[in-house]
Amino acid sequence: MGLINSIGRMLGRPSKVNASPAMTPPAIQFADFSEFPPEELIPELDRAGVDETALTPAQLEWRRDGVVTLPGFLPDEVTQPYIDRRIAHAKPPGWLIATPYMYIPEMRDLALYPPLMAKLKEVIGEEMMLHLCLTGWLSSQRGWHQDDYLNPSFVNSWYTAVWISLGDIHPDSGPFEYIPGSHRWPLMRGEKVRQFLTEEELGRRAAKTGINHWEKYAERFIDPAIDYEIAKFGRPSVKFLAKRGDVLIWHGRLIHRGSMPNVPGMERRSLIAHYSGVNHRPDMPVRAQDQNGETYAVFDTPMVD
Ligand SMILES: O=C(O)CCC(=O)C(=O)O
Ligand SMILES: [Fe+2]
Repeated sequence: MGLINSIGRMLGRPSKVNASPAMTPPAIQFADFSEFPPEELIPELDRAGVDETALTPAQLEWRRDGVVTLPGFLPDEVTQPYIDRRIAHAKPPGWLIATPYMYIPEMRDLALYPPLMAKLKEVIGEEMMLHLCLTGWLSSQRGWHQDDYLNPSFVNSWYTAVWISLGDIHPDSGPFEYIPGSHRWPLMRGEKVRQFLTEEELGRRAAKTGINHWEKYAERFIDPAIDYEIAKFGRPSVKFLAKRGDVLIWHGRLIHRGSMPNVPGMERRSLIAHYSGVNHRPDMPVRAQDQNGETYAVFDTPMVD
């Protein structure tokens, strides 16, 4: 199959966003909790005036769409050890900590596969470091968002996430969905978002963990603000209808979501991994290297099964 055909097969047909440009603007708008970071603080490929004639195909796709799509990138022998390990952990939501890769070498081997790390460096321009894995085999069902704003503001788009498909993704399972080109929108800022939360929301803590989930409470105004922006933007969303071994790398500023499954509970086999530039995480000073010299962040979080 030709490359263009297999990208088309993997991404499915663009779908219409269900919002009309005639919508009433929401009270809190996207511009109220986002900004354009100064050019000198963001990766080279995000800047104006880049000489596009000198770019690789992956870099051009990154600049245009905010993703790199890699059909059939991972041979079965690369995905199999982690699939076996994940099947042995027979829980649809996966492991419950954000950094299970610290304890599961098969997960590290997959998320830090050297040709994948080389692609991340090709688009960001520096070595990347693994610091978060989502291991559920269900859609996260998280609404439209960017990822970068959930991190300290000094990260400034030195951030990527990767959707590694470990099976044939059924359209009814709630595929990963994104708005191509939305990585050019301003960057949401955690502190700007929190300005619009009430005192009660800022002080609210989850009963079990004691954690304040401000990002969750903020969805009440983030969701309508992004829906409105998507309708104005006019580029249709794309669903990643992947096959095993297909990979999608997305920009920290790209608007994306784990779409709602049409069949609740339908399996969606993936490993989702998040990375930041090694020179842009002073808040993650403890690191380790795998056998290929690839870097991952180390935390004192115990494993929870
Ligand atoms: O469920 C999904 O595919 C979306 C996951 C997501 O938003 C993320 O990992 O940042
Ligand atoms: Fe996300």
